[in-house]
Amino acid sequence: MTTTASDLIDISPEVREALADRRAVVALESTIISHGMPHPQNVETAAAVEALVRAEGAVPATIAVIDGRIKVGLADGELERFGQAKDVAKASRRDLAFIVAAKAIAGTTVAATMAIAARAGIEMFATGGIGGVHRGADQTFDISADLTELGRTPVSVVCAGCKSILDIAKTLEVLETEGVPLLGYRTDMFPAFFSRASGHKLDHRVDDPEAIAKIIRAERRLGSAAGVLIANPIPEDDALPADEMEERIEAACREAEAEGVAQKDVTPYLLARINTLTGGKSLQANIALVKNNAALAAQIAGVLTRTP
Ligand code: PSU
Ligand code: MN
Repeated sequence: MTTTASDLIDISPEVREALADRRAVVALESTIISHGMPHPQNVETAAAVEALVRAEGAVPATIAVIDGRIKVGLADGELERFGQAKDVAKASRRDLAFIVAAKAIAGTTVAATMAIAARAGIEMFATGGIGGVHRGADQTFDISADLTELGRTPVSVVCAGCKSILDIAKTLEVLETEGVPLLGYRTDMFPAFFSRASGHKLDHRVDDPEAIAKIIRAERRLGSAAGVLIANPIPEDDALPADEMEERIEAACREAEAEGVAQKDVTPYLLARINTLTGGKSLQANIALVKNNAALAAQIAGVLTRTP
């Protein structure tokens, strides 16, 4: 893959040079900025995450769509403008073409960010939580396109598991169906975003970035185009009590149902409600875990540049 992937994509000079020199680059998503956190914490967090990636020796590439241009690497002014903008759409993979044609502004989900990162030649990506199978999916069929994207796009993703706004057991089943290698980083248990363990056991545990890089390389040598998913638990000091969160998550899910929230609005609605119901505590945890994931992704990206 070259860095001139598409004339719809603007790769920032810094990211372009890093890719050309085979230096470490970490992709970052932007739905978390537009739909996952309120302003100004969204912009502050995005900037802090970029700084952490740099501190670990990698170049951050925040991905978003602005005025119909797909941006890989945002300039300072662009990040602030994006984080403040009203009417920012939420773009999953299938929305990208529409958003580009409409010259619109959109945050990219994990699925869309992976698709763009792959086009740009970036192989590591850090996020907070991935989308998954929603509770009640047997009725609604609401399964995030993030899971299918992981099965078909060779960009590895560091996440803190997923929120229990989702049905975690079903999410893990779909990841298996999609052929997504799933690694617990220093854990035997899939993490539940705000808490370090979900009660769901993982098949594979790894304890250092070198081991993860070897597995990513092996996945490629096997001819697979799947993204490796690395589940990195929230740091101990930032974790929130699981039972307390469960109550609020259940309340938020009930409200969503009562208000008839559906389709792509479900996740942003639940994220915002949980922030409110926890009086900002969940936001602090969210910020901490995204930083933690960005640092690990940068470390893995660094090892990958030295791993044939
Ligand atoms: N879960 C979170 N925080 C987030 C998201 C999910 O805890 O910010 C965002 C991510 O961008 C993810 C998207 O890719 O929501 C999934 O949306 P959907 O469920 O509509 O596929
Ligand atoms: Mn959905």
